[in-house]
Amino acid sequence: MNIKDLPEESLFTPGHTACAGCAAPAIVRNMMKVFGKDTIVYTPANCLLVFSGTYPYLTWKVPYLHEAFENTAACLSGIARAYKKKGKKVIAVGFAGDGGTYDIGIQALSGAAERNEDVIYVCYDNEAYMNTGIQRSGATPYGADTTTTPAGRKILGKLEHKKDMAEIMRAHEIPYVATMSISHPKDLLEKTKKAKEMSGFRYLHVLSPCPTGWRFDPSKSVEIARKAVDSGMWTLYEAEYGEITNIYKPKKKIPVEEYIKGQGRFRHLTPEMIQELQKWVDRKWKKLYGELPQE
Ligand SMILES: Cc1ncc(C[n+]2csc(CCOP(=O)(O)OP(=O)(O)O)c2C)c(N)n1
Ligand code: SF4
Repeated sequence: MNIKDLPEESLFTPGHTACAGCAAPAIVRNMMKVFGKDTIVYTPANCLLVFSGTYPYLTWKVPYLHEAFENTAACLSGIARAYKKKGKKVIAVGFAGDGGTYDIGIQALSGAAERNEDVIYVCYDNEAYMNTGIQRSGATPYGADTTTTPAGRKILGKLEHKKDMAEIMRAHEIPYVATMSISHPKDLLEKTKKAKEMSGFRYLHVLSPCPTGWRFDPSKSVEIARKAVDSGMWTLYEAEYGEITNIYKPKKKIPVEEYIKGQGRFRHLTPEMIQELQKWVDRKWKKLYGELPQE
């Protein structure tokens, strides 16, 4: 499946108010073309909600619900069960940010996954609470400058590494876990289609570069996403019932330094901190996916 195979009609229409270069609208628009019109969408509080659903405007051409920040997976469970009871076949899809997934929403998410609710949960991961002013989340990488981990003389950005959310979801042994990136659209669409055709709890996790919070030129979103994959900072893989079934290994590994270059949030990093990030990538790859191909 490729972009040219998608229908012309968009269920996520133009006219939203996302920042220039934001990856989230492109992710949502393309995924929605795969999910199709028999989809009910839920969004908690996040950038997507604000740029696509601020009254009286609405970007969505499917039923669209918003409730609280923390309960995406609980609301999706209710939506799916209600439609099942009515005998109507719909797909209940949630689009949550990393804050709404890694942190405040994890309890509802884990519960729904453990119950194997028949829903699709999508985390678009821009690696901080962007909508409220770039606060650090469990997804923020080590060293990143955010408004709650400011890079100054005493502290040099976030002191902890990014939590591995997809691995936490894999440990639930749900039918499907897939990680994706806007830089690899064919892979993104194929995984979305696969998720659509399965049932039970499906967790899709997409890296979503944010020019405003990561501080890079808005024309570079796709390039930065590709560098995240090529450096191993972001890994594309699939897991079914807890078992990894497919891993994308970049043909040529690039150093982490190459990825962080050009992103203002990492500008203050010392050589030791860059080395710490590199060690984290190498450790993660060795533990989970085997060695990365060498440079
Ligand atoms: C219980 C609760 N706490 C805090 C907020 C304020 N709030 C709204 S959106 C948001 C940040 C969302 O971050 P994330 O989920 O990462 O999505 P992003 O904004 O980055 O797209 C916060 C803290 C809220 N709406 N409800
Ligand atoms: S702050 Fe970031 S995630 Fe939010 S709309 Fe702007 S670019 Fe997108």
